[in-house]
Amino acid sequence: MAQETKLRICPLCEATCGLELTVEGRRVTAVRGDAQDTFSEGYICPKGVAIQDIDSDPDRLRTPMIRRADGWHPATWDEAFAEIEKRLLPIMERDGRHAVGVYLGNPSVHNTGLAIYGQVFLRALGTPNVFSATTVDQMPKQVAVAALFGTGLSIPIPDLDRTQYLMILGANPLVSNGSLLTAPNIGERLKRIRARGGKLVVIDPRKTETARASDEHHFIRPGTDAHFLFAIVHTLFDENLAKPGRLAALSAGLDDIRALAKTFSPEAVAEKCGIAAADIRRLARELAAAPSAAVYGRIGTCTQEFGTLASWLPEVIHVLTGNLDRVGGAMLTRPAYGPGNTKGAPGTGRGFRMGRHKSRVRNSPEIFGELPAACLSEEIETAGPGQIRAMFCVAGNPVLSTPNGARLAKALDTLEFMVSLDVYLNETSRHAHVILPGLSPLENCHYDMAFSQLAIRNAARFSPPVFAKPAGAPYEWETVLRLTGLVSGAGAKCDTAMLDDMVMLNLIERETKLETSAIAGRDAQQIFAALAPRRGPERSIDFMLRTGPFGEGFGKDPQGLTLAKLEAAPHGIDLGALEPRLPEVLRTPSGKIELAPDFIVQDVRRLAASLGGNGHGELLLVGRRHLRSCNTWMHNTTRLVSGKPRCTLLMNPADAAALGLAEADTAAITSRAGTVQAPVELTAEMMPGVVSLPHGWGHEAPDIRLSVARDHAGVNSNLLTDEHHLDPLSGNAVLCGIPVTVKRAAKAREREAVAK
Ligand SMILES: Nc1nc2c(c(=O)[nH]1)N[C@H]1C(S)=C(S)[C@@H](COP(=O)(O)OP(=O)(O)OC[C@H]3O[C@@H](n4cnc5c(=O)[nH]c(N)nc54)[C@H](O)[C@@H]3O)O[C@H]1N2
Ligand SMILES: Nc1nc2c(c(=O)[nH]1)N[C@H]1C(S)=C(S)[C@@H](COP(=O)(O)OP(=O)(O)OC[C@H]3O[C@@H](n4cnc5c(=O)[nH]c(N)nc54)[C@H](O)[C@@H]3O)O[C@H]1N2
Ligand code: SF4
Ligand SMILES: [Mo]
Repeated sequence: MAQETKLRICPLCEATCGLELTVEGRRVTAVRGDAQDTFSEGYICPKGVAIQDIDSDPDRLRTPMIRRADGWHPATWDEAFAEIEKRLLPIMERDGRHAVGVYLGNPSVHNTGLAIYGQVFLRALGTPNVFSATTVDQMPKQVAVAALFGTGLSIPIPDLDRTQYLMILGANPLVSNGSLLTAPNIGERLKRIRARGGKLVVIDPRKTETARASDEHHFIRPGTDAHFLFAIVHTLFDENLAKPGRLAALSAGLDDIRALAKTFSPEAVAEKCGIAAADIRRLARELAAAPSAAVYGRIGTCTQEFGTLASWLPEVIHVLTGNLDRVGGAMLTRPAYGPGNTKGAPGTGRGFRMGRHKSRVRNSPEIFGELPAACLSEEIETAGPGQIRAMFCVAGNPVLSTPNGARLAKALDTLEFMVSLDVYLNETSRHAHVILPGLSPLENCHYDMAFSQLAIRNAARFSPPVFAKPAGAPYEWETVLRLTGLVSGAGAKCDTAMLDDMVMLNLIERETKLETSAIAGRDAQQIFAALAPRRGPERSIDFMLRTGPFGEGFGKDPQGLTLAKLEAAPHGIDLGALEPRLPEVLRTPSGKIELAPDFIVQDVRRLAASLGGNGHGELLLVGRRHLRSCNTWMHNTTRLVSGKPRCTLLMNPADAAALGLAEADTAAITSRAGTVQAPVELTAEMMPGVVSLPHGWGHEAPDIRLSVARDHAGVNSNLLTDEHHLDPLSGNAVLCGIPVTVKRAAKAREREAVAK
């Protein structure tokens, strides 16, 4: 069969590498990095290669599945929708919209159709019970930047290719390939910082792959980054190193910061953090003296007790050292698709509001329209008005990825009805009554909206589908529209094409009403007609690009961007290095950077109160990632799970010796929430007192359809994380620094004997 070359942006992590696929008919025969990709320049990692395994995986669902008393049955699309209509609508009629909960998982952001139409479905459903992977991930960062700059995705990005000093806390980009920092081939970019005479510092309780490639690494006691960062702020004031320059006039609250920092001298926090005061002072001086610098925190600083404070302080440091919005510092991307911080009046806006409603049981405030994932179980279990009785789980596996997965699994089984939109029958979708499968990633088009706005360059790239979808299978966005119609009362057989037109017209009408839009005051029908014959996500993307900051504005700037132009440039269009965006990017009511928002200032008291005491002698559990994993769902490819077992408990030899544990012994790890067993791996790369177990494993349920993953089951580390333990400002789950006790469950040799 003839070979063809096809291009596709990899949707598997945030680096968004351009892939070059060799295909023969419907089969992929090779995957490489696209050397001509204007953004990723040929970089690829093992997961990108494994995209072919997902495409061809016989376990990947190709038809809807319905669960009956005697187990799972394949069904037609009409049968599946009829089942949903029959079982869901009576619940909604009886109990109202509150009774339906939704959980959106991580791939719902990486899948363009889901990213656009998921929001349409949520609006139609109108339930306050919306949960997502955001609150087991980056919510603290979004809360912090929304308060500071006015919108939740105005996240300053380290200007990697030009910075002279980078401090990384709680991130391991050599393995994760970067997060809230879209930068393909990040390992090489970090190397170049050092090669040009800059410095890389890593703060992490594990001497990670990234730490090993740095100039300087410090262990930090989990959960104490805010203390450490405050001590840097303290030193900047104390030693007269705070020089915000032009940022002073753009910021409100600088004096409050100075006052707040008084408590947190390096000497006061050193023991708490496990980092010497002299080192903290020196690092502060280095940050102040560097020609340009950025401080970057990620999972380790977000998923912890003081997540919002630890996500806010890097921005405070960026302001105090003049590095915010400066070349080589932390800068804001200008995304071509035109998100909130490019719309409306530049420099001011409505700002950030939260708590418009609260969760019923724990009274946790809504943020960006969602509630903490850690509250999901109790909202299902607790009887009374507003109880969740039915669930939609969209591209998520919360049984493995949210705290106390065992409790959630039990709670899901008490639902009257559950629908999973998923490509696998896995640990979460096994609890559903109906599974609606998405397509192979190679059957979808792709424009990375989320990650193009977190990228180290302004860039726009589009991939059409590599393969035609199977006859009869809907695109996932069509499935979501059909559900939208169904919950809006239009029936299970509603006209999704008409719904799609309505959605588009609404979007156009809203845009024509914005004074600053390129199409302000234009006739919506005329714009709609100009988008023909496109439909679905392609039409939305074309519209967004044309009305975005580089767009052609429907005739306004013929040189500007359209989807057609992107289609004609299959390796993408580079729109240049990041440029300063202050004050234009701000959307705060004051038109200033709100450096000391009230609710954050209040929480500093909690931080100060935590200065005494250092736990009760337990070990603290953190997570880790591996280059050949992707959260919970890529363990079903032999290419990625081969080699020695990876779901092990890393432990410092001194801690192990004190507990009588040896290499390869089975450890029983116990927290407030539960107990799991895992083999011990001794390594001095762990900070004494800290142990590490990766998340995303635990594929042992008998009825999952993951034939490869089941043979490499591992254990679910989220049986140990505690659903009661949140960062109160963001509702984000605490997944790092979990107090645990570790005991020997079996000796290495006994374990081998059992295995035989
Ligand atoms: N202890 C601990 N827990 C963690 C973390 C941690 O570091 N430690 N990390 C957290 C983070 S950062 C995240 S993002 C979350 C992730 O949490 P989740 O989003 O809940 O988990 P994923 O593993 O990403 O699950 C993705 C699901 O989507 C399905 N899927 C994949 N592609 C598609 C598609 O195109 N369409 C549909 N419909 N489904 C698809 C997969 O089969 C899988 O079931 O986990 C969090 N949990
Ligand atoms: N290969 C691979 N790549 C991925 C993923 C994957 O599962 N596998 N998942 C993707 C997703 S959804 C995300 S969100 C990103 C995450 O991207 P990263 O944040 O880079 O991912 P992690 O490897 O979890 O890094 C977290 C680090 O925080 C450290 N840490 C734990 N607690 C603390 C603490 O209290 N303080 C400090 N300073 N450090 C702490 C841990 O030791 C670990 O090294 O990765 C993405 N990329
Ligand atoms: S780094 Fe991420 S985007 Fe690039 S190939 Fe690997 S999984 Fe795909
Ligand atoms: Mo994530």
